[in-house]
Amino acid sequence: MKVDSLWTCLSYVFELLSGNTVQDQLPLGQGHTSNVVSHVDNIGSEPLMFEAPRDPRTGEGFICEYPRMRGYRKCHENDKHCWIKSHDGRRKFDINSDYENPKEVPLGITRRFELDIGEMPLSPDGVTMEHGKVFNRQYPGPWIQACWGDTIEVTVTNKLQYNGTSVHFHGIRQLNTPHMDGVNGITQCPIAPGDTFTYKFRALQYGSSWYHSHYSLQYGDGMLGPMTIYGPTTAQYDLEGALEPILMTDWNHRSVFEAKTGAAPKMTNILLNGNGQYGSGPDRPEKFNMTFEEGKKYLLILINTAVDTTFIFSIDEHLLQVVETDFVPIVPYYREKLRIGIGQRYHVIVHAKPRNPARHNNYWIRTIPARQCSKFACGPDEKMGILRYNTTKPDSDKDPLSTPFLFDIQCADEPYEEIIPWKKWRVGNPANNDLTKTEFQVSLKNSSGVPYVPDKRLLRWDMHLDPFRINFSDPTILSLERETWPRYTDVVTVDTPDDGEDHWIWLLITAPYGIPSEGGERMFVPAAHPMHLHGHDFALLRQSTTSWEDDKHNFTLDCSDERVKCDNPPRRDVALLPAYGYLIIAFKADNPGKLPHL
Ligand SMILES: [Cu+2]
Repeated sequence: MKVDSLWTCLSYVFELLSGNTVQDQLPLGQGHTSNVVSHVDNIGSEPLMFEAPRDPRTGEGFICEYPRMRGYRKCHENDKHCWIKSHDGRRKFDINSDYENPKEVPLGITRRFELDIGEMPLSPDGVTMEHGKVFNRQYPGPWIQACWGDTIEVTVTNKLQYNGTSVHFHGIRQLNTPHMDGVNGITQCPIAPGDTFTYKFRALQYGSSWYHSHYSLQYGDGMLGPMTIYGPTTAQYDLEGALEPILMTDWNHRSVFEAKTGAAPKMTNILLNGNGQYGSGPDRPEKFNMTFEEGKKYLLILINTAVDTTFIFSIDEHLLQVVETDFVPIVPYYREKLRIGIGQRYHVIVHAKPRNPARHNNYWIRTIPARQCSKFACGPDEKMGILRYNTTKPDSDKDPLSTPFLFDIQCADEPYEEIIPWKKWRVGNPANNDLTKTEFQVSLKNSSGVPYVPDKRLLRWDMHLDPFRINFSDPTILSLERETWPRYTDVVTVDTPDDGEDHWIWLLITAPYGIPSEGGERMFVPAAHPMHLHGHDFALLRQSTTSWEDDKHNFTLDCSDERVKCDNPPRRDVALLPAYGYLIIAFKADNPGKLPHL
């Protein structure tokens, strides 16, 4: 049987969990949950419950519950590689489990969350922005927490006055639930003002991410929040050392919807967890800060939620041990600074032991905008946070006197060779052998006749041939069986045999420069750009700063070309397309209905 494996819409959704172990959770931001499981059948061994890392805001541990995992227990504190194991130790759910295979993921519980979307003025840095759009009247939105294998159910109510919305859970695989991806125009109609929509999906992966509005640029006005799925880790840290996620973003004192057409507006400030400083007025908030206990190892969750900025993150005098890139556990490596592109996440472990102790023993947390991957009206403060030690020294509450590591701030991803996924992938040759015909050139197109502003000419990003256009009333997912597609939908159809083997779809994404195209309507710009694939982790077979125009003449687009890494290449769900360069990515054609975007 031939299966159109990219675009077949599965007509069923499987439910792994029955309703009788459901834990009802209070709306987020309205108090701590009781963490009580109702109606659990207590015959046999006790239901498995244990404390995940502590929530520093409540001081209480987040409770993981596996009432259906009879005969299992939590792995030992000193073995963070392992999550739970059978009493005889023969069966384990650990960092070696293939989290892409639902059979190798533990059966958790269902956790329910409620998110109300509303408008309110925000002043995260002392300057009021009138048109904030937020989840549950807070910015950033509430922290969605769950445990590996749980089912997450999020009921979203749109209380905005004017616009529709949809909520995307970034990086979540959405296996067999493509209609829960939250991309309006593709996987659903927008949620109209006054309407409610419930997202439900299984957390097969573990790690951290963010959820955000996928309606136009609403997330730039505040509609985003962090999400953590607790699971094993590839290096040791102390349980009590876990901290709340650190969200870094650029910020504008005007709504993103006030931006005039034309060039992207310059950003006005940086925020760390919704907290920044601007000017010197009395409303200026305290800097973001965290307190370490000497000698402990802390797990930090870093998430870039920016609109237009790649950040270089560092903590003076402290090395960062990187253990997870996006939702992919990796072989740990050490860095003085981390380059974090938009939408990328890292789990890092920090040893509370400064290399050279600074006076007063406190240290700057720096978020430096990467050169040429950021645009600010005037240079923002890069010293955005403070790491303190819980000492009683008289000067411990002063501003740090620490000095930064010396490093470059060029716009790039983390070093390609450092990112080694723990669970290995061996990528096969492309199932789509017409790769060059579907070269995805990223460019700007000078477009007219755009809906709502037909008399204006707009510069719009495009991939392949045209800016992507969606019809809110007719999401793509409803018509996947069609034979022909409009040019601007950029649909690539691949036939793969339904033989139980892995089939790899390769994509060539290029950033050419200076090549006249389409009568001068398309412009190739010398800027790096983050590329993101929904519903799959992708293998980064090659990330090149040289031009495809130079390389293509003697390039074989399969694993035989030594410039392509098929043997356990880096993988994640966001990668930076270098200016003038190109990416070759591959993903398994095992999750119908998904596509990349930028
Ligand atoms: Cu996403």
